[in-house]
Amino acid sequence: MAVSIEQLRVAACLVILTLLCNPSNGDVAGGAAGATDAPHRRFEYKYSFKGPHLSQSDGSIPFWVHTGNAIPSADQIRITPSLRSQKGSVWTKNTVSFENWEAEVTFRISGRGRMGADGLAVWFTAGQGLEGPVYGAADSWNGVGIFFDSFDNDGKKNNPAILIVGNNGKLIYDHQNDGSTQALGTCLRDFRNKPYPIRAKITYYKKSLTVMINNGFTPDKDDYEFCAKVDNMIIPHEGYFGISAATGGLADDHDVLSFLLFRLTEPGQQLPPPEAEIPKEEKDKYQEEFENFQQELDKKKEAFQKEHPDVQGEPVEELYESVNDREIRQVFEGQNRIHLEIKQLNRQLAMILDEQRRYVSVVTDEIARRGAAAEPGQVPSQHLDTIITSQQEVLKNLNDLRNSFSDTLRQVASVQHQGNAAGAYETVQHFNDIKEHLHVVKRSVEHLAQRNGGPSEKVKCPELPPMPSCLSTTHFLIFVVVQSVLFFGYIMYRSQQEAAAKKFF
Ligand SMILES: [Ca+2]
Ligand SMILES: [Ca+2]
Repeated sequence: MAVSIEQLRVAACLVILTLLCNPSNGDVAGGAAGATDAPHRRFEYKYSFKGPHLSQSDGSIPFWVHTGNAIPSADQIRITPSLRSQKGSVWTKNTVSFENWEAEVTFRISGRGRMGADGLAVWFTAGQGLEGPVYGAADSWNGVGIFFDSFDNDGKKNNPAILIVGNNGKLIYDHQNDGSTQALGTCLRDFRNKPYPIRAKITYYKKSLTVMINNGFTPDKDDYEFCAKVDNMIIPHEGYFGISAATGGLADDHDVLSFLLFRLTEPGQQLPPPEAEIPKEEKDKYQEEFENFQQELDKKKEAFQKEHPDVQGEPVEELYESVNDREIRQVFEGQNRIHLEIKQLNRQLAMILDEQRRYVSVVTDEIARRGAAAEPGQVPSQHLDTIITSQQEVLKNLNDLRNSFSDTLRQVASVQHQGNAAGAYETVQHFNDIKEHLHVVKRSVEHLAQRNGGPSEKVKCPELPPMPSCLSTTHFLIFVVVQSVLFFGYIMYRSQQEAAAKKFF
């Protein structure tokens, strides 16, 4: 019976792999071209962990050891909390000696800063790197590390990045340059503060190491995209899997939700039957242990609820909830601020418009007056040119302003549309962007207001010297056209803005 279920599972995995291996998704299995070439894939529970019963009542993780500041809980392992200078790691208790394998790691790296530090690493090394300076694990490792480097140490603006770094036990990791000269493969991906967990699929098949990433923007677990591939990658025949993380002056929560290991077998090769690998006594022992653990857990849960009827969840979760509450409050405050700023902008634009009207009427009067008193042949060309240039600039600035406004409103719209689905961090980020955008708009409006507040002094139309002059028809026409365009543009913008305001507030 067990064998037939196993066969069904292998068949299901094959179907999934066939789907994954289509050419548009990249070459998952290093040269596999079709379903017949896809490797067999078998889940290895002894080198894996996942919720909802990830840790035991004493805080240990079955088949894994954890060190440093790592905090296992029922549904995740917090490798480091978001405090300064933390280090933590988890490692398999036993070595793995599969020729081909695939690891799926699901994690979240989240923090309130725009930047975070230092990052998270997934390891396959000959020894357990229980503690050290490389993302919380030992340096000079023998094997391979896949680094999710959040912090841009060398200031080249190329982080967050994902790197594959191999080491034969002699290399010292170049932290100050983000390992840029040591990486065998790399890709730039922002893996911090995503609405869904990040998934990394690391495949070692036929001596090629491939890293595929699901970037956490979608609930679709199979939505992987290619990150990097290293051919002819030599790693130890036998080693430990590990995940480590560290924080520095900046800090993120580094939470791993699951680590799933699959043994890959090339088509045509015999899979060792699971019974041969797990002796019956051991299997029974684990089964018994599991049942005992389950019963004990239920008892403790009941006892805890009786003792603390008003306490829900663990203190860590309470902290989480308060952070979420704060974020929601920030979103609402942000929205109110945007509303106020838009109102203020509206007032300032109305002022500019009044100013313009006054300006135009003064100029028109002046021209009419001078047209009547002018002698033919002379043109107040300098002043008129100044006026026309300044009008054109005003028009251009107003157009820019209108565009900025449309952008802002579009952003507000998109935030409101995705607000609920996308999660709080993403929303806060959007609002920050909008806030910055509005500041730019505000500055340019102030600039405009300043320009128009004292423009009469600068251009000094009414105080023109009483020299005899006349206005050519061409100049007058240009002036009239410019003014018309200006008014038309403003009225269009204003009606658009009002329509948009009605739509969103
Ligand atoms: Ca770094
Ligand atoms: Ca960098």
